[in-house]
Amino acid sequence: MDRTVRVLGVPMDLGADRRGVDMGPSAIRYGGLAEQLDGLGVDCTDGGDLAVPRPEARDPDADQPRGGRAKFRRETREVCEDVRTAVSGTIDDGEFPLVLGGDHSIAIGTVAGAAEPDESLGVVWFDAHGDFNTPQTTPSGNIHGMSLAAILGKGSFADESWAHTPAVSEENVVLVGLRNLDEGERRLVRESDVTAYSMSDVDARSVPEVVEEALGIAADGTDAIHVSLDMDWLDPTEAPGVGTPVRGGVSYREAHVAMEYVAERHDKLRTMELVEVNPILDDHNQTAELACELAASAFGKRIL
Ligand code: HAR
Ligand code: MN
Ligand code: MN
Ligand code: MN
Repeated sequence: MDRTVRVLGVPMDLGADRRGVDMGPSAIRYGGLAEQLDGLGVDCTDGGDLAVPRPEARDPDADQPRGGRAKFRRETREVCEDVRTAVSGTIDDGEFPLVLGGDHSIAIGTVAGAAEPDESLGVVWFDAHGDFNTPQTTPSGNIHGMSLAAILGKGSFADESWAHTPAVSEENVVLVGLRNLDEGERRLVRESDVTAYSMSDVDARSVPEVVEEALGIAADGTDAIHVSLDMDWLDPTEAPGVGTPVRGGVSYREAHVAMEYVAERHDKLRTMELVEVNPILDDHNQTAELACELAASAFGKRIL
């Protein structure tokens, strides 16, 4: 990585049911992020944490879309607008934004900040989940299960300019590692033009093959790519500190090799985020430490 990395913490937990993910940015810093990047010779500055309202102080249903539910919609919009400003400001300053969550709803802001209006942005979404629910299909009302659908303007998100990012087209969006979809979102994924690799696809092929293809699709004809790494992409034996673990995820080495492929695309990589680390559920901060290691692989760390 030839650019200075600017770390932006977003202690967001309004998009998920389980508290604790708001401590993710602290846990990742404590897990040695700056040291990892330093060891690589990558310059790193810390932009601090953005302010996020406490859920107890707000009514989740104060502002709801017609015919659907999206808890803390107003607050999520406000936080994502701040994320967008911080990310686009970092890019304007010539630095590389590394966003630390927080729950996955923050991706709406990261992607909005990464997307220049007259450019196109590809997205690779490493996740056990599709995050493809709309306010109309969601079983939970939790926006972290809707963030990719929001970015693509699905359902009532089509009318929400803070969420829908037209610079991202479905043809350049790739989901990798899916193993838990709700019925409604499954239909939406299948009917869309996104490319989705389930864990079955990963099993039948291999992580290097699937990830290389995924990055190629995201990069094909686009000006830049964004990588969104939900730590529940990994198997819970490696990453227990996440709010919604799902068995059957990728292994420690597979995750590293995937990030090594990301590093190969660093000319095109504009933004990256690490989300869903929940230190309350973690085992001695191992999930946060792993997130730091994976960031190092994504920024060019090699064994030999
Ligand atoms: N699909 C479920 C919902 O919409 C839960 C998915 C959210 N969990 C995540 N996202 N960690 O990746 O409520
Ligand atoms: Mn997710
Ligand atoms: Mn997930
Ligand atoms: Mn669109």
